[in-house]
Amino acid sequence: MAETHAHGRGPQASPTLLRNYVGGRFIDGGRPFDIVDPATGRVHAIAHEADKAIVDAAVAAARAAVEGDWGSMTLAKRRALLVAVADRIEQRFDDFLEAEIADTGKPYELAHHLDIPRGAANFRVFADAIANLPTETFEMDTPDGGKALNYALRKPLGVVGVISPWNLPLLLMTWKVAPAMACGNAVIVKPSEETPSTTTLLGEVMSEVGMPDGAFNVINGFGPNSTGEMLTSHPGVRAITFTGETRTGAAIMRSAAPTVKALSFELGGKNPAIVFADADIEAAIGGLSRAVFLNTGQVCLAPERIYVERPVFDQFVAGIKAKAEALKPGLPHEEGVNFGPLISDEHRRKVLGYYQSALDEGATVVTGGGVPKLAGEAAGGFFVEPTIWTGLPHDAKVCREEIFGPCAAIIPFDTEEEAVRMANDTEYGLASSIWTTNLSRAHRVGKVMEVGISWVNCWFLRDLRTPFGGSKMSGVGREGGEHSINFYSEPTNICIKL
Ligand code: NAD
Ligand code: 6OD
Repeated sequence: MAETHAHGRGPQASPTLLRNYVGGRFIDGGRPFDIVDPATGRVHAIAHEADKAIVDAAVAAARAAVEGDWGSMTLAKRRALLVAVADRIEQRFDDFLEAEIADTGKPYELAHHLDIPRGAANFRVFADAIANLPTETFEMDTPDGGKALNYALRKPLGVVGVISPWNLPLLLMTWKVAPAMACGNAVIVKPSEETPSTTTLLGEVMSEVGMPDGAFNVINGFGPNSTGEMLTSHPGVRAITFTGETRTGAAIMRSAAPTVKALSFELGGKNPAIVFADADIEAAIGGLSRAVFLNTGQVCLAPERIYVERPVFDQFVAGIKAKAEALKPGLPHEEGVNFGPLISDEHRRKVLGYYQSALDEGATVVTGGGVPKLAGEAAGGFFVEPTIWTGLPHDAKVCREEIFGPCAAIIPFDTEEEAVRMANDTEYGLASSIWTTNLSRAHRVGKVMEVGISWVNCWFLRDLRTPFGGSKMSGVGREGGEHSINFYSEPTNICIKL
């Protein structure tokens, strides 16, 4: 067994041990479980499943932080600590980068440009957001002819549980931790059981910057009947903020109901893209091939249904086929590699099941559809081919269910109404991407899409102050800028008879 330490990339044969971080310390205990590098299939770390005693200890430590040093800290000091966290993530950039790559297998360039910088940025943005909060003040007439002054004070909720997924582990976890802490809450993070490494590193960073004990805690483990469910049902936790699958959100809702917790959910999607014949088609091909294949399609916002106006259909399909075939799968650090594995063998089986289902429903496989033949260590990785289908009916299984893989069905349309109707014909409502040079159409179609974000001539462009979330079964509530502040704090109205 390797030496126990919080984190650090040891020699290849010796997996890193990831311990739970409770009350400002890495603690022993919990059943060990393997963390697998998806690019090679090898175990690279061992985490420890937090049991009830550890979850209880985390809640008690978080509560003590809210009632102690963290809760009584000045706003200026709290903001300075959040900025120090961002600075420290940047100073330890390579540690975070290598940990994220080991957990996810994603290409070096992607983690370098997206995941780690956004992890740091989330802390800076919410340190700023909390600085200038408006207050609501109303002077009122009283029945006795006098006056009273009302003003609302924003307070933290208390202990907030953060449950995060594996696709963009640091980015999506800090997207919730940063505003929750900015508002003065203590947080307990349950990262995905596939990708706990960067959350563990964040625990180290919290200690390094002098964060009060218990303000940030990490408990590892699984969902149902494990650490996740213990957290979502715990009476000492006031709110759960969750990113993950829609059916997991429903399970969390059930488990949080008896203690009436505040909930914020960012859930699954089956996102449409629409390409009109008046679009810049080369830009649409470039933008949407990135959207379909980035992070091997494991982005909640990725379009898996692309509706293309018939006159440009063949040109678009040929263009996206060429882009798919130019992708280079392989190990994250290999020169030129820009296409990583799926997160696990289980997820690969699920995605390949959808590849088969597309065939069963009569798809034309424009490109891909299988598993690439890779040599060396990557042969043990969980790779699939980037895949494009045509010839499917709009109600085919792969056009209705979220796959979360590097694939899309391309379907022709003849009128704007038909495209909008097909795009909105889903139980999900996360994002859409519309491609057109007609300004009126951009506004018209953008407005009627039943989604939380409607991109026009772009995709995954995010100002972190804007509302983010899903409609229909893609989410509950919005986060981002003041929307995050509204979720992670609650106003108390003070009414003073003058
Ligand atoms: P998941 O729902 O399987 O797991 C997410 C987290 O929930 C993990 O930490 C898991 O351990 C935990 N969990 C599972 N069951 C639980 C339970 N009963 N109680 C408490 N915790 C539980 O999701 P995933 O497979 O990690 O991520 C992929 C999914 O996430 C996709 O559906 C994707 O669309 C969605 N997602 C959505 C967004 C968004 O912003 N809307 C962003 C990223 C991913
Ligand atoms: O950009 C973000 O803040 C965000 N929540 C992105 C979600 C990506 C989904 O996989």
